[in-house]
Amino acid sequence: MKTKFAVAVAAAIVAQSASAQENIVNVYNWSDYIAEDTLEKFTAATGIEVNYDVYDSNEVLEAKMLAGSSGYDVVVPTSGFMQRQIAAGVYQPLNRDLLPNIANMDPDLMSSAATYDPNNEHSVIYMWGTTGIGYNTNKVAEILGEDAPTNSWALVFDPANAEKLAACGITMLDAPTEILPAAMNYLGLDPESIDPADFEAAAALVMTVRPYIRYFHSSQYINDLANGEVCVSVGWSGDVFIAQARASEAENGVEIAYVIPDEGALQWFDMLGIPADAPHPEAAHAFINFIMDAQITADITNYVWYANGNLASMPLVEEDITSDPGIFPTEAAKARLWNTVVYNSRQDRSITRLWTTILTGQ
Ligand code: N2P
Repeated sequence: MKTKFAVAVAAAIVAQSASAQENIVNVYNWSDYIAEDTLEKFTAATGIEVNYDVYDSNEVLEAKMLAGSSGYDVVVPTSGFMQRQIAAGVYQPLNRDLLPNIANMDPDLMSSAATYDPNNEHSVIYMWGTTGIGYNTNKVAEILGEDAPTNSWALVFDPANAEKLAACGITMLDAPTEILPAAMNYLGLDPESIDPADFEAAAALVMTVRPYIRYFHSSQYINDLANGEVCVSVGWSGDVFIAQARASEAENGVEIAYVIPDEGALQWFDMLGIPADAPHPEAAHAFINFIMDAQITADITNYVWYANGNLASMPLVEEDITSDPGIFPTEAAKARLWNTVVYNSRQDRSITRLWTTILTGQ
């Protein structure tokens, strides 16, 4: 009798600690990529606490994922990176029984995302956007005149323009697989090319403007654009709009615009996935399901200015956002967007080598 009781108590303790363990979810997401109240709403709705860390680079996330035992339950790689991480066994298949809100997702966008993750087996879309140019409208007009080529990659890749803009500050993302294809596009090469000769040509172009670039960094530019510290940033759509909003809140006279250059731009999808060795897979599913709630996703889009993959959220997204061609590109602009490329390890090494040369400026 006594023994039986002890076993029952022990079992209860084990069950309790298992559920306590599930009361945590460790989320690793891009910086400036969630609404202010999303996490507290999730905890209020589910009782699950969130440990939330941020990054601003696919390379940083990928290194952690490939090393394994990251401790993260939910991560948000960009689709092309995710494809090769899936091939490396990094992600677990999603359990759709735990994701009823998947019915809210846009079938067309999910089928585009399925190019990288067949049948969307391991991932759902978090947000999507483009990699274009953010600029300070007044400073650029002051320096380059009213017909500054603000609709073109020439603004940053033509050394004559870059040299003039250097004093007010040009920045680029520290994202080789986004900057080099943009340079290829400007050179008239296929931005989705995997030919190392094209990577070389792109890197050579970036080197011609390298002396005029203040820094390569993927999150610092938001505040620097907003406070007028820099005037042109090759950056991510929503992040530039966040800079615009911060400037207008500060009433500092800085006006920021975002443009998808006429030559075209990269369109990317950031995907929610669960690492194969996630310590709390049930809590991870609960988190992803919560994000796919129409109102929750709409709140995020309304706060971070990125388009999402959630059709049911669209009526709840502010009109300012749905009508902005920098966030929801026009049909004409869409035709000139390119996709993230999945590079093999040889191509990846060549890109990394060229990028190191660019970063060090030698
Ligand atoms: C969020 C940046 C995410 C876009 N600040 C990169 N895919």
